Amino acid sequence: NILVEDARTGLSVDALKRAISNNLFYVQGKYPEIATRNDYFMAISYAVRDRMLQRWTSSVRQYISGKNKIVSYLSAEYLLGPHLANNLINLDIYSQMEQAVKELGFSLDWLIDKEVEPGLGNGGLGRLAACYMDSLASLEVPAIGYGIRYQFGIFEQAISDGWQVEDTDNWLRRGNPWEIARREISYDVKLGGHVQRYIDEKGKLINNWIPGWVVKGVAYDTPILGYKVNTANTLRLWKSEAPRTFDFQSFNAGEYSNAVNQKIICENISKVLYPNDEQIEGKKLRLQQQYFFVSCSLQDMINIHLRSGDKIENFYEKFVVQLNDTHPSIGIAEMMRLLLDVHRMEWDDAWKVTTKTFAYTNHTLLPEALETWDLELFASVLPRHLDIIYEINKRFLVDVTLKFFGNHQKIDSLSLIGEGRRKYIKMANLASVGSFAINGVASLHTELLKKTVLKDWYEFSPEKFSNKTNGVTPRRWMVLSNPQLTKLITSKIGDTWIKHLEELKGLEKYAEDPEFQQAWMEVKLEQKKKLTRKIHGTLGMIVNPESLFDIQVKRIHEYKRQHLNVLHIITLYNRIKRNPDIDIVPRTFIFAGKSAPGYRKAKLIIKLINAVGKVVNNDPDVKDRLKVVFYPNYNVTNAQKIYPAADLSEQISTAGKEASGTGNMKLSLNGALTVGTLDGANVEIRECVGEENFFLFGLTADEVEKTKSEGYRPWEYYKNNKYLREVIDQINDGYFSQLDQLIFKELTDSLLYDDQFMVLADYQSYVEIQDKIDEAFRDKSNWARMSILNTARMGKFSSDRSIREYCNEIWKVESVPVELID
Ligand code: 26R
Repeated sequence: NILVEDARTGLSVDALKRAISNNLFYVQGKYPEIATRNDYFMAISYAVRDRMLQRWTSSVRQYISGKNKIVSYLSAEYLLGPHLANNLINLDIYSQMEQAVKELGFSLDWLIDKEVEPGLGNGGLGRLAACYMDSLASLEVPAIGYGIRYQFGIFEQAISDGWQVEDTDNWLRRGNPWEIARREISYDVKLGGHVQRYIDEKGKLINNWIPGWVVKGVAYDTPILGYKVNTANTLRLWKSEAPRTFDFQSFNAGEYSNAVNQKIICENISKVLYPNDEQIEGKKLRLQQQYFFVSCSLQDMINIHLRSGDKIENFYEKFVVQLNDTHPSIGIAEMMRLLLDVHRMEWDDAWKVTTKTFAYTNHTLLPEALETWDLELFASVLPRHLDIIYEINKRFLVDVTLKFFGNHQKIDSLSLIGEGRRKYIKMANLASVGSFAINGVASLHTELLKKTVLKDWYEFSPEKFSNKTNGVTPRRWMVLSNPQLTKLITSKIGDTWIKHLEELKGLEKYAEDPEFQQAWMEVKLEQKKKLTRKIHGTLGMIVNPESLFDIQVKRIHEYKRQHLNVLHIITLYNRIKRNPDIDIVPRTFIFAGKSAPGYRKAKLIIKLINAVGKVVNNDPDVKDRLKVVFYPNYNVTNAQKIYPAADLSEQISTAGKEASGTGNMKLSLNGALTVGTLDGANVEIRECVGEENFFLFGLTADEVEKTKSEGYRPWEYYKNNKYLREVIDQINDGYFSQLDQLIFKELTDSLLYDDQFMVLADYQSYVEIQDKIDEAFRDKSNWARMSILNTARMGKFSSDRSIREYCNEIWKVESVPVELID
């Protein structure tokens, strides 16, 4: 019997204090007088990690030895956000740690703020992967997330003279206490070269891939702890290095600098995340990244499977592999290669294993975001996989011909190879043919998939298709980021809603209660004040926390239409200029989001927001009734501070373009009302919260298509609407750019003469709904009622619900409660 709690596992305040001091001394080699803030952050994090390790090792041991099936999530991106506070919450030791840190003379918040988040993703897709990892662990589902350990994540954004400037994200600079490098877990990955073909002595055709070069992938593991359970799953990210034997070969040849060069080329593969969420024009390195992490991951899974004594033929009974968009879809050809060339299986048996293993999630309908690879480029990186893809295609097109006899249009569209001026490989087609399930991420999105980009696939195999509406984790997006609202909710309905979000329904009966409404709006005001201080600290700007916080935060994209929001701001500004005493609700417009570095129009939208802000914020006639804020460097850390402060959530994409959206869910969950189009998950959010609690505007997806097919002429809208005309003219005349009439021309020309995203068509409808919002915000009690009902009715949008659906309907996996072993 031990009398004192162990310094590595004890959860009492005293044990935590001892653990921190211990870590500071024995891990950091520091003592209090010389320890920096980062040293303390590291010490606390190690103390927390120690408390996760028993759960982690127990989980891994149980999965590997057990009969259970493991979910393998393949994603090129994970946008995890900071770990410390999340792990404290999931371990259920937040308050003890707060006390322990306080007794050591610091504030926990101050140390939490020190963490540099791993920004290993662009936006929605990467963040979804992170929410799903949280839900998988919280639901006690055996799972491994596989991805790339980018040395540089998404760039840091600064704003200079209103323009976005990019800086590198050196997130590992001060060390990463959450990962464990597993040097012993590594795989070789071949690249380039050619395929040697011969008949062996048994008369069998052998394909021998002689690579041009080889890289090594080393595993870096991060534990992903579930909420108040023993389960701790693994996120395994691969770092690329030069293989062991490398240097020696070159040294012997006396080519030292060549060896160093090769080392750099190998390390290059996991060096940097591509910051594009739209288009990547034939970047060889990107294909190498995708193949690198997918090959390491599949070799690892096969290794785990075979080590447990099972046969390769049963692989799909041990693992189900989810493809997060097409980025890892080369896995289908790689699985075939491993089964055929390494494990010597016959084609039909290998194809059976492969197509029982993979499932594919599509995240976008934008044609320019559908991945293709130039065939010659592909062949230069993956010659053996090109053979395999040709063979898959040949066999598949036989079936297609039988089903759609003589229909060449169908054959062209389903073929894995596209033919234009050059041949190319269609990754969505590879993903579709090799998967047993295909899903979209919101109900509308899935329906549109079946009608448009995957129409012929739906006709060929309708049974593969289903919808899995996205969700977000209430742990990070409520408990962690909005503790005050969490406390208020829990005071009424207990705390089981954190695991069963539908229980928020219990709040409905307080929606009309004046006392509860007041408490609710006090929490909101408190969050707005906090953000106000943050804005002041970051930008030196003063905003009014009593004003309506109107928030649009997401990647900057034409289809997301931040510029429509700007047209409305200018419209309000013009009303004030015409009538300075006009009675309008004071508003603070908050924008945040990164643009892809090469996306000129998106960068111009950022400049426009800042240019309009500069004029509006400083015009004395406005009397501070309008403020425009561009909050720089939008990331998970900043999102956590912004969502809780929102009154109004802007979800104004062109109908039919946003696959789902997940920011819409986080904002509504935190009590914001939505102004939105019938796009993505907005449709389902509106159904849940009630149409009377949702500000709808704009064309529907069908109307967008119809308007376009009838010949959309945006210029007509400009000509016929004098307020719209005034706004566009002002931008063009240089009102917001010190009379520079050229700077925004690219943007206004595209609106007037092309307007792919129907900004002008939706302008009037948008302004009208915004006037209704102005009206509604004046009735404080009714606004509070609607806000409460929004939160109360968001239960469906927990990522726990999404993951349960994936488990039951696609993966066929069950929870495995973990027994702790010491
Ligand atoms: C091919 C490459 C350039 C690329 C294209 C697109 C790389 C990354 C992307 C990002 C896309 C796939 C993305 O993030 N999609 C978003 O996925 C979210 C999660 O499902 C949705 O909520 C969101 O609507 C969608 O835009």
